[in-house]
Amino acid sequence: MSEETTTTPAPTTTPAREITKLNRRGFLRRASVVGAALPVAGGLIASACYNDPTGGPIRETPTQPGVKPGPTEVTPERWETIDHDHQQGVLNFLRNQKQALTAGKGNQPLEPRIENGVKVWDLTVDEVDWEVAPGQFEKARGFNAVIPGPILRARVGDTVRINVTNNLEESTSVHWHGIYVPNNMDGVPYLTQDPIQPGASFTYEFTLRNSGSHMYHSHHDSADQVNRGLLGAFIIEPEDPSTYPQYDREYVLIMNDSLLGYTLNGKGFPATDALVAKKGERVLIRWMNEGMMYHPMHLHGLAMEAFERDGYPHEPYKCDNIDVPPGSRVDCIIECFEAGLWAFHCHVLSHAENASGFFGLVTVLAVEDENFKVQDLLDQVQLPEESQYGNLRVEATAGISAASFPQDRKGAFSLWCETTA
Ligand SMILES: [Cu+2]
Repeated sequence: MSEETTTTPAPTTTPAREITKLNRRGFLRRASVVGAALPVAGGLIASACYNDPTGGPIRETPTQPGVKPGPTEVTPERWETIDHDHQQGVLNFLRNQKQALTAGKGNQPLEPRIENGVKVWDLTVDEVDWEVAPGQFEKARGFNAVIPGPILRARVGDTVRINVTNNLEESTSVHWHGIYVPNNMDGVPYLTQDPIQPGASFTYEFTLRNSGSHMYHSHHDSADQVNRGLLGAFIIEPEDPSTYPQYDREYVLIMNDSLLGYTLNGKGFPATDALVAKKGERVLIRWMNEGMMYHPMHLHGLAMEAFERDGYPHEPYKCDNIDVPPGSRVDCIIECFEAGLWAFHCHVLSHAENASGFFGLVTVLAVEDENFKVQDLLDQVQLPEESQYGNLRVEATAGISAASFPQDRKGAFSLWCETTA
């Protein structure tokens, strides 16, 4: 994307469309090479063999519904294109779990250093060309050059100090969203402090008084700066951990939208991380909405039990479509009682899926049991290789084996179980 386009709010499906075009161009070229139409579910896997750049064996064209073999280029039917693109998306998502399809990873824990009993973090505020989805680079901003910024974690009673250095060519500030602070540490330019000008630093210091899943973000030109990535999680554990529900695994999931597209932890599908758990486990999710829109995240097959909002205990309630308004945080626990690959996506569907397949706010909760291990599935997934088709990270040059991927509308997981039972 050019710099000019990134200055215009564009909560669009452009990335997915660009990927589609790439795919379509790629496979049309292939089709013309081999003289037959190729890309349909199932056919894709065989099709990759026909012009295998590494010189794999040529096999006969499998007969596919709606595809008429011919001596010259055959344009696929629209439904075939749609199916193909959906399949590519899932395949690329699986690949991303094996090897990241995009550069840059945010939302990682950052251990503080201890100075005279104070927990100290250094944060820089940086310009960054951020790869939101494969090949989709955006003019972004990140704390320590990643989006979201590092996860800061401390406990009620801790005194924390955060040294912020502004490497932008404009001013900024940091607001500690949800955290009780003295007024002069609240990070609102001209209201509680001067802005942190380009090249300048500011030190925030306060003692933590309230627990919860909190956030930190820019509070200067924030519709731009926060939206472009100046955000992160600040988790404050209660003084007495037994007052918080028990869990086996924890995920911090931060939603954003608009200038960088629809993102979960700074990435859009297929570059989002899958959530992985074992059957019987209780998975804690700390939802945070740093965007400017509602994103009702819907979990297939299982339920979320929400119990805390904005760090305040809440009467527990179960749902499968979680309500986290902009600025809010909701803590919930998923009891993983059923194994499988459970789609987990925003149910404002224009944030999640179109004719090109999934994009944006989509991930998968993979629940393992004795018959299903994510690693076994990923072992079947081949990574694409570089070739003549441009950005091959979003193209299929090799499929996962026919035995492990749906040819008959079954999910990868169910088919995998059957073939290995
Ligand atoms: Cu949404």
